[in-house]
Amino acid sequence: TDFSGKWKMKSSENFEDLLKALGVNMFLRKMAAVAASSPSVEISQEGETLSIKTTTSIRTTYVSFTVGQSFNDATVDGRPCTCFPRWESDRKISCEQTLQKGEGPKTSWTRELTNDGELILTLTAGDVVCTRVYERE
Ligand code: RET
Ligand code: NA
Repeated sequence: TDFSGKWKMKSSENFEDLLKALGVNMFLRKMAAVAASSPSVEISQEGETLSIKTTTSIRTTYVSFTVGQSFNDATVDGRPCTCFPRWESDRKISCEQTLQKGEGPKTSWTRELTNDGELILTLTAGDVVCTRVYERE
C-alpha cells in the first residue's frame, strides 16, 4: 500500500458536527469548515513511515509517523495528543489519540486506500464520525 501523492478532497460529511463534538464555538466552526472544504493533502510514504501535510487557508498541519510507533500530534481542534497508529488491514491505518492534558471526547482517525485508488479519511470525536474522500490530484 502506498499512500504517496497529492490528494484533493471530493466529499466531506459531518466536519462541522465533529467540531461541535469537540466543543469548538460556532464562529470558529464556520471559519474552519470553509477553510477545510478545499484542503490540499500531500503524503509521502517510505515503507511504514508516512509524512502528511494538510494545507488550508487558515491552518497547515504536518505529521510524520511510523505505523506501530506512538507520536505526538494535535487533534483537529489543535489540542496536543499522543497517537498510536496501527494497520487495521493492509490498506487501512487506524490511529487512536489520547489528550496530553485536560478532558474531551475520545478521538481517532483512519486512513484507507480503496481498490479504486481513493483515500478515505475518517475523523472521530465521541460518537461523531466525519468522512472525507480524496482522489489523486
Ligand atoms: C482553528 C481554531 C481552533 C479550532 C479549529 C480551527 C481550524 C481547523 C481546521 C482544520 C482542518 C482540518 C482538516 C483535516 C483533514 O483533512 C481555526 C485553528 C477547528 C481548518 C483539513
Ligand atoms: Na481533509
